Amino acid sequence: MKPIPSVPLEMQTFAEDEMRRRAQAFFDLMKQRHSTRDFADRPVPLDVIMRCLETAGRAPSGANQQPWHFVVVTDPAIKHQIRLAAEEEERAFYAGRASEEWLEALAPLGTDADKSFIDRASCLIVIFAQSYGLAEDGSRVKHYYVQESVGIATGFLIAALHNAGLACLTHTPSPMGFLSEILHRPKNERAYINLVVGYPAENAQVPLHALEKKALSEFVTVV
Ligand code: IYR
Repeated sequence: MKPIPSVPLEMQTFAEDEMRRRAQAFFDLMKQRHSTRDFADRPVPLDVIMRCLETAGRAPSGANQQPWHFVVVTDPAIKHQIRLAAEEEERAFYAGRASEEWLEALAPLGTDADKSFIDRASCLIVIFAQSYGLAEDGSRVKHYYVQESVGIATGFLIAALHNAGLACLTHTPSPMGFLSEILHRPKNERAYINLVVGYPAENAQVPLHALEKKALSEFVTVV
């Protein structure tokens, strides 16, 4: 590698037993994470959301271009506007746009075109992927591995929210163009996921189907 300006990597490492303990503790935390549609009607502290977003912003990205933008929506009127637009797309989806095969795959989750959880949840974090960057002079800057980068940042965000005790739902109405319009996003950005965030309702439910996780041996090969 060519010499480049650099600083020492500052990260903690651990003795093996401590590694095992920490790996287990993080797994125990993350295995309690499930998407839910049952949110409490209770505002979440914005500074907590901001710290979780700061964590998302630490995700690795193609050429460190950080091709993401997050819009936090707490305004009930804008949430409602998003709900209505999402429900319009979802009605078309459930009434014929989705293939029979897709609807069959969704059946165990019990989803439908009702997106009232968007009104109830404290906030939406609408995640946008920047297909390309815009330089100061308005010219286009090519971005690399945009989907991968934004996916990783979204994963960091979901883990950070769960760690803080907040529930979320990765809502992906299709198409999502209405989110760019309602939130006035520039043309280099595409809505990626509408992350619905809040405290879980006291009686929040998770479909049994969601507990059926593959065993390690089914999804890992060691060579
Ligand atoms: N976007 C629709 C359908 C949907 C699709 C998948 I893949 C899911 O895992 C869940 C729902 C909706 O939000 O209802």
